[in-house]
Amino acid sequence: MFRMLLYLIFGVIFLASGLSAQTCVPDAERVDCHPDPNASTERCLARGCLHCPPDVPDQNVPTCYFPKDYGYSMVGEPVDTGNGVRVELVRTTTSTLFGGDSMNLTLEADFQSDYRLRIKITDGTPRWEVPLQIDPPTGGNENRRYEVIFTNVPVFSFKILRRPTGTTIFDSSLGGFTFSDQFLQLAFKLPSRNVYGIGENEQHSFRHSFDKFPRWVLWARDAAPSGDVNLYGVQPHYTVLEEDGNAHAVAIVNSNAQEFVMHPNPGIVYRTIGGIFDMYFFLGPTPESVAQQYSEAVGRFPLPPYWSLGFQLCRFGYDHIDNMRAVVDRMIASEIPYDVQYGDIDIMDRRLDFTIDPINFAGLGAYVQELKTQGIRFMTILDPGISIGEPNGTYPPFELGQEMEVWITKQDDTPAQGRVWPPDDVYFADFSKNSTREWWKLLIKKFHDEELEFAALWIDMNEPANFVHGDINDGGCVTTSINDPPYLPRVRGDSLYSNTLCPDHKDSMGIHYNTHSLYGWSQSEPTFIANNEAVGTRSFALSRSTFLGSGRWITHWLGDNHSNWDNLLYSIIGMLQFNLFGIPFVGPDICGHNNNATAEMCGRWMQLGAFYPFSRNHNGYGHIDQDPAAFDGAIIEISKSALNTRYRLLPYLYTLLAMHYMNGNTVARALWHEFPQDPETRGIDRQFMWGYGLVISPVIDEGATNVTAYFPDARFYDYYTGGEVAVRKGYVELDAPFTHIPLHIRGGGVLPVQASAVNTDLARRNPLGLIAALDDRGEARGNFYYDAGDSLEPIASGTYFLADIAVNQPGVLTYVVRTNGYVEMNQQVMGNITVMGGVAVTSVTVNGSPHAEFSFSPVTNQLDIYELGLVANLNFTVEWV
Ligand code: MIG
Repeated sequence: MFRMLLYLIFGVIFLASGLSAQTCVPDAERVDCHPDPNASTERCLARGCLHCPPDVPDQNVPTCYFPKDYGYSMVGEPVDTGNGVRVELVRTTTSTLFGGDSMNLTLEADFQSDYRLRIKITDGTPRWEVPLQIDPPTGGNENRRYEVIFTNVPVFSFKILRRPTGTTIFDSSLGGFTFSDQFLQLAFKLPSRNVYGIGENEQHSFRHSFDKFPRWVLWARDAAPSGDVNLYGVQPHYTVLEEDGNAHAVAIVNSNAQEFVMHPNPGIVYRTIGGIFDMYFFLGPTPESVAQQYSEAVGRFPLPPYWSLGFQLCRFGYDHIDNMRAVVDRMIASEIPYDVQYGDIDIMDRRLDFTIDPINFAGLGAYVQELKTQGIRFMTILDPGISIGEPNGTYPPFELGQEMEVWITKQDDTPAQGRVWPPDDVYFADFSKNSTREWWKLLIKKFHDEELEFAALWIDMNEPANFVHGDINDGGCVTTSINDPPYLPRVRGDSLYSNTLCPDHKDSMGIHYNTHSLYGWSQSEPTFIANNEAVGTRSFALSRSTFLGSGRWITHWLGDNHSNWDNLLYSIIGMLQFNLFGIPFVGPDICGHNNNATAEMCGRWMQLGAFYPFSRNHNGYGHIDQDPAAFDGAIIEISKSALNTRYRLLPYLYTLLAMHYMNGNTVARALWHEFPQDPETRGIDRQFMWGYGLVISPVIDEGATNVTAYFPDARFYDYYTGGEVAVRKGYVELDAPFTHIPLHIRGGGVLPVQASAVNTDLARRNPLGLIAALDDRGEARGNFYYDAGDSLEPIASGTYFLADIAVNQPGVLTYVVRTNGYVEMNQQVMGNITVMGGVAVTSVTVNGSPHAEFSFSPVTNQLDIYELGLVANLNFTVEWV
């Protein structure tokens, strides 16, 4: 109440000063009132908006902007709803941008928990709402980390304050609040410029730029990443690191074509052309707790099979099984660690789903079985467009699809028709329908059992992509306000149906105008389930298109990137973003998809690629070979050495993925996740971390042989030597000759490792180890998750192993088994322990008995204890003095 009064007073002062000075609104207070083309002063004024040149030219500052009193007013007092508050709004502005303004709105703030707040704004009419499953939070809402405040001056706006700091994390008073049938806008101020996320698009810095009002458009689209175009997935989700180091994230549950304009206030102007405003705020306060809270709500990525953490190799255009064999053979001969081989659409018979080219890929089924015996799994691809041109009785996917009525339809209920890879036109499967999901599972199982024993499937083209615009028979889409809406976010192709179906086409959820960007999302669960059922052991699915919550079923690669150096940096940014989006097992096409890779770039990219959670080299059609063995010895060496390091660290990576599933943590994360108080970390995107304990500082510039790396205020040790970094809270020039990627272990962490081998089947038979890196107090902590590697639902069924490892007092490491549900863990041997950052050691005991096999380096202070031979599922204690 007191606050409301304050706002009233400030509001009056603001109004008064606005009247006396006949000046324009400052640039950083303007919200664009003419975001559509063909702006003019007349059109601007007709919208009830103001027109004025900007303070600073050439910055994309809107010249037509909303008056401060544009929008709605609160009717009566906010109503306490028990678990939140409700306010009723009435529109007080008489002018309009695109017509169809809702006169009455209801805003509901739902206090879901201490850390989760939902704000929903509706207009009382039936409007599209995304059928997203949101799981309940844990705990109550008595100690809320937020407060919601409303004002009516000069017009309705709301704020969210963080408790207890008082930071305003969201403030809609930037203005221009609009809720009309096909144009909804909410412009809000943010507490800092440390803003991350909003996808999917190719961003050139992880921390957003606010220069010149960058506009990020979201509408699922098949397009090669290039700057600011809308791409495959839709992730209306951003994370903000507040100036004091607290963090929060916001997910906007909306699937319509939409855009985020980064506003220099700082703030965001959010526009969408359908649905409602439905926003979830996750208050953290730490960056990791924000990620945990978000993934708790939308679902977490299930642990993938252990083999999928190995290196994966693909290309579009082997074109013949002999070419594929030649690549596999040279990979095996090179001894580069390697677990997965793919076949792209060129293995298909005329690019028809669920077929194999009987001539060029004759014998593929047998070859895949042969590869399996060599420890190499096979993956292949499915597209959602099913050919309708095959002779009767020859193509069950189509015929069964007809019978089961699985297609996306037009307004007249006949199937929509498009064109993709097959020689004839296609229908598009409607995965939101139960019959389609059954059809899909049947086909996948049959294909696996009768044709090709794939270990997992990759789903592509699920934006859905279409080589023509709209329906091929209709020559596009009929002109309606659905197909050509009055306001079009700046989508690639200047049309909602550019290279996709018509917005008025239908699936079982609704019209594509609303559901388009959910297409890949709706295909994800059935594919994930079908993969597991068909394979019978743990599988996973890789999807190009994603939406909020896709991580519940699938993982993602970053699409058709380019073979150039800039793309190394962008790949790090994309990887970090998808970790924020709850899709942690992510990576780009290593060495790039489009264009030819050069040897040096591909070598450095293989090196960086060894540290993507999902590590796959994939190439586009017609480009020179870029599998690492295709190059000369130096590229083979760099790939081998980086991947051997990766393979050694796989128990750590696997533990991080398990921790994601159990607790929602990120796997690859930015330095600011671990050091949110350190302002220097906030702009760093050339380095990243795996979990708590490992910093990766790759070379991503042509010709470079060193890396300028930042080390926050903690102890860090060279992974290779154990030597401690001399600088804290500062930059260091690190040597990075061609075969070397700088890696550092953070003091305070314990990382489980296992000796590398050429594939994970073999590596899993090697001795395990631990790297304990001591912090300032001489302590370290970590855990170690392990299981059969390919068992179904190991975590839900408890058939896993988990140990807590700690150096809680100087010179004593304890290994305590927490969960002992993986029976074969007794076959695993803990062979060695490395301790970094200690003092000179003269004796070691294991479970109280002297142990002679150790060495201590007085140069690096690294202690190495060998030949431990400990059974890995029994507790033990190792001491040193
Ligand atoms: O129109 O399957 O992003 O990874 O190699 C291209 C062929 C279709 C696009 C995927 C790419 C894949 C390619 N696909």
